[in-house]
Amino acid sequence: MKTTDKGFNTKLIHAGAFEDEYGSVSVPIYQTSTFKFKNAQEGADCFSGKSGGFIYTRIGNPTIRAFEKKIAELENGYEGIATSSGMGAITSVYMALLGAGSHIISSEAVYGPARGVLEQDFSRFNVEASFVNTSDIEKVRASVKPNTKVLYIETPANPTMDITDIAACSRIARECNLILVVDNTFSSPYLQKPLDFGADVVLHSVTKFINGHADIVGGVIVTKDPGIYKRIRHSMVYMGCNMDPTQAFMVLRGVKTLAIRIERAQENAIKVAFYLQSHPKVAWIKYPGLESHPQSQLAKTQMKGPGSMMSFGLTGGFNAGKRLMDNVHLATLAVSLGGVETLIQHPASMTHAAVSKESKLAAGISDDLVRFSVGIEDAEDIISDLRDALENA
Ligand code: LCS
Repeated sequence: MKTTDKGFNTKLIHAGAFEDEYGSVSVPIYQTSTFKFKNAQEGADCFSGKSGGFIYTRIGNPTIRAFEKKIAELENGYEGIATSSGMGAITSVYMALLGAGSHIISSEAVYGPARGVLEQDFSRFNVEASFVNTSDIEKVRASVKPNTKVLYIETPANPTMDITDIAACSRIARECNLILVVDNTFSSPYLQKPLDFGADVVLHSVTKFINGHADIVGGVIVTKDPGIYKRIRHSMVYMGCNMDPTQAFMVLRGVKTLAIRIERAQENAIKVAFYLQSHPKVAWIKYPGLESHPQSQLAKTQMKGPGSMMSFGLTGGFNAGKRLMDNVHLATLAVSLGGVETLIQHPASMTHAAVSKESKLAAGISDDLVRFSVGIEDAEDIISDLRDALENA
């Protein structure tokens, strides 16, 4: 069924699906590493690109392709590239778009390893990186150098919840000939479509909202530019960062409920945020749905809703946060986010442990910061769990 002119929910269910000879309603798992050619000429035509047939699963596979087509439609892009993990997506993008002597500007608050791989690995290949507060658009402009190739932003940022103006970054990217890459993991295409605001590339850790069930790791990249698409697909295939057919099948199932999961989690998150905001032991809270968030107005212009991620600190600082994490029962103390279950974690010692203490502080990742990913349980139960744990914190 043609879905390009259909609504988001219809695309979630039907985009990318294809009919096979059995009339399978769900896209089957094509668990094969390689595909037979009818004859030598067909093999040569597949390799030269003359025919679009499948060759080898690292290069392409029907189950993976169905997911790539679906996500490309959900992000209003040209094509999708599925990867083994979110980091597989990030490193494929870096590898494709950066080279020796080039420079990348990145949000200073990003997922720890997305920064770590630039500081510890790409630096060995003479790639230069500047980490700046991209919520301050003048700082972004001031960081552009003659060798800058990529502007990489995460919005909302993990774990500070800082928001960056995608359209303003896109204007700088156009003026200075940069490629604008947006990590859209915290919003998913249901809440935010960066390509519509002028981004060139959008990527996700599929592990989070897109799959939504804490049962697989995966990643994806979508671009609207055929030339950029070719470069990134080449890097992904040559580095072997491909998704597996069974992973793709799981994601194809998980993503169908993206909109209803996000609506429900967001409804809960709004209640949780108001509860925490008024609690005497909560020193501060960052949630885009609260007026106290410094960029709550900007959030309204580029996000359909505030989502279900938040960070907060307690008046008793790090030790009180630690006691809170040790005393919750319904919320699970675990990294990752965006699943149906509520999760709590401490970024400074966990997801962002790889980032130096000075860089963490500069990026606003304070020691007292607790990150909360609100699930789809009953809001009353999540709040009552927090109430009990806060008594002991
Ligand atoms: N981008 C963001 C914004 C992320 O939060 C993560 C993982 C990644 C990329 C990397 O994706 P992965 O390779 O794990 O699929 N964030 C994690 C987190 O906050 N806790 O555990 C993983």
